[in-house]
Amino acid sequence: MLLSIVGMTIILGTVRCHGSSNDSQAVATSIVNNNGMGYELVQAGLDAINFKIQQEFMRSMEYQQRLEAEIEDLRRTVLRSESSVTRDVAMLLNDTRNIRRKQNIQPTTQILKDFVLQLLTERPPGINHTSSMELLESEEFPKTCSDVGVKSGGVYRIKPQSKPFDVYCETEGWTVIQRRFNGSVDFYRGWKDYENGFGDFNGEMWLGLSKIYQLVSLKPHELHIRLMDFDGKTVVAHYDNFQVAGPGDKYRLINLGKYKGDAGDSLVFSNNMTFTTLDQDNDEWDRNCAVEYHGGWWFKNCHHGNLNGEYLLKGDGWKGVYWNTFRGLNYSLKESRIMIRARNL
Ligand SMILES: [Ca+2]
Repeated sequence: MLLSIVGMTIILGTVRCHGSSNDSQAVATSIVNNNGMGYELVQAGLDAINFKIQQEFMRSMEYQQRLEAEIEDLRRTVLRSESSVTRDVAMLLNDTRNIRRKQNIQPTTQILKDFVLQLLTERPPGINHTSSMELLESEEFPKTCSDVGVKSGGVYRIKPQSKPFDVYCETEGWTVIQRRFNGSVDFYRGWKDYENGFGDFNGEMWLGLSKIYQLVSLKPHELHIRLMDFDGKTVVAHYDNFQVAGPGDKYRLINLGKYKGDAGDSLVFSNNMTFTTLDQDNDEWDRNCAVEYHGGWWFKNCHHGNLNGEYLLKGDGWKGVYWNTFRGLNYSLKESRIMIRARNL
């Protein structure tokens, strides 16, 4: 009703605006005096307008409801997306953690190589040794410690010939072939041990005649012996050539080159001698020098130096770690280190 009155006022106002003052007054008078017909027309018009407004109002209400529904749908979609993103991020973080965990336990190439080498050494049943060995032999390694180029001592894998093996490399390309310093390793052993090597790279050790032969038959080598007595005095014996024969000639010491140093030359006595152990008597004595002096060496009719003898505390040097030209017959040394290196020709 209120809308109707307002609508009529607007129409009256409109009529007044578009005509002159006299015309408007005449129209108004005509409406009022038209026996109610004019009023009914106006009322009908107002009703029509009112109906129209109500229709528009209903449409706008429906439109608003549709908008609200759409907004609600959008809100739910966003919430679902947020949940999905959160879940994806959580999964991503979890995957990252798993990758890191796997990286931590990922075996290094060196560990895998060690594992293959161990398999080959232990020879368990069911393993194709030939193909595994071929795989390992196809790997590239430095040929000698000189090729490794280390700045401090450590264990490295080298391959002078067809089969790789580990050695302790000292600085400047030296390969340690023997080390004594505390008596923790027994050196009174048989042929196979002296051929294959024994001990611990970080402790006392003998590299093995087979490996020494592989190195010195690859290229000419020099020999360096460093000795220490229990007073802490250190001396060296250096030979500018060192060569041994193969297993067929019992690893004979076939070349020592020129000696220099302050230890004295107690090895020349063994030059051209084959190697003897407690179970392989290749010496020139009618008995076995290795059994008599408790260590494998290039014995003649025994020795002037036996650095693989028993680890004794000074006394009874004949059976001890002995070097005649340093501390004489009856002194077992505190330390011995024998090293070889490829010569620079
Ligand atoms: Ca003999």
